Amino acid sequence: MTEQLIATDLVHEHNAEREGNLRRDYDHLGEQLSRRGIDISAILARVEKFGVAIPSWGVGTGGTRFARYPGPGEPRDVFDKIEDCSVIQQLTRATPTVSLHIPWDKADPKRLKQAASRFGLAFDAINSNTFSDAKDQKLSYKFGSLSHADAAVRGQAVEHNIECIEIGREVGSKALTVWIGDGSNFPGQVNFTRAFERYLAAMREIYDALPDDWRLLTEHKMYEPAFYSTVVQDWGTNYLIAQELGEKAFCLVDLGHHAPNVNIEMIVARLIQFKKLGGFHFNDSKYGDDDLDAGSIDPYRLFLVFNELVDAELSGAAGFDPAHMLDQSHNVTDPIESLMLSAAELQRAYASALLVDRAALESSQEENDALMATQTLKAAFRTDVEPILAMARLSKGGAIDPVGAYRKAGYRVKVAAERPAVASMGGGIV
Ligand code: LRH
Ligand code: MN
Ligand code: MN
Repeated sequence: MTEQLIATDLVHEHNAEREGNLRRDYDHLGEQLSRRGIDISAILARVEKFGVAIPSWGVGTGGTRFARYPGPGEPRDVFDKIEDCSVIQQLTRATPTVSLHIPWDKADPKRLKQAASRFGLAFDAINSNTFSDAKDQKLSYKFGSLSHADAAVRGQAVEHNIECIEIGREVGSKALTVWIGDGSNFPGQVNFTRAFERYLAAMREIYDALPDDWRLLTEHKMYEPAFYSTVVQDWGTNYLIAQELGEKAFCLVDLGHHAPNVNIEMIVARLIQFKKLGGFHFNDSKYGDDDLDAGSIDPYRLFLVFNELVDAELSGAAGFDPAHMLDQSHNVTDPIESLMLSAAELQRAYASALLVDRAALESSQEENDALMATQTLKAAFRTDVEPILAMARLSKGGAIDPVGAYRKAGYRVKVAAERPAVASMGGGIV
């Protein structure tokens, strides 16, 4: 029996008050969709299977370069983080896994595994961290890690990644995500080619330590913390890395890591076509790596990304199996609430993309009917799929209204009494 931290009676009661209306809304939507030749239960079945990993660092309050305003009842350690993740999963039933970050979440792997299985959770990709110096670390990453000019620093960064693989192995992860902050702040500070050569050589060592059934996910980011040049700056460089390393290496797309007007959905399509799309860090942004809640600024773009994913899924694209992870920083909201809603935003984008009339879209494309093609996408995007999402939650034992149930349960108040405020924790300024 998996444990639930929110009283199940409370969730049932909360649902009971809403179930009648939900069923009416669901039936009405089902009738509308059937007129369009869509079977609502087939969409529901796919949404029920959809899952996204919660980043362990996301359940703590984030911060900016300027300040961090801690929230009440913040997790004190990885075990509190796992408890918070379990609440998100209990109410949404869309977040069965947790993505750990080492060394922020370093603990006895056996205890980590036990803590997760207590709630029926598992671990997704494990993230290494060579973009900040850990306590008692011998050599500093101030001037880079895997691309550092000094072989000893590179060696230390490689060792750290290998340690992450070891921890990941013990807790049941099947992927390592590597994001580095390496780059430069001034023209001339580093030699672009030599830095990338050093990075590739170091990554080869990590790749060689990867178990056969694992994937290595590399994450590109245009800028920050380096403000002039970044070693893994865009999807082109990321693709080169995956190609150079081999068949277990894939690109990870963090939505916030691009310039504001970049066509991310097209990057996604290219990576799918060349079998190198490894996964996502979902979030939203207005200006840069804002780490805002998924779908909060530009839900249409999120839909367009999912449109590419659904196209690949339905056409059976070879080797297509991207990892879904959130990567958000919550400065002004309760992280649990933000993460629950973000998981639902992904399901919404997914369900809407499943509604696209692909035959009509293709024939509009063949006939160069730009207007009808784009209206075909809009028709799917405009359809309110909320009853499908709520029904998926209900049928899997979650909450029809996760934020409402969460607030009613008073979880935050309860943990605030148990968890004294901490000055800082992993995941503050990312
Ligand atoms: C870097 C990043 C990367 C890190 C996370 C904490 O900006 O997106 O994924 O691991 O933030
Ligand atoms: Mn990220
Ligand atoms: Mn980021």
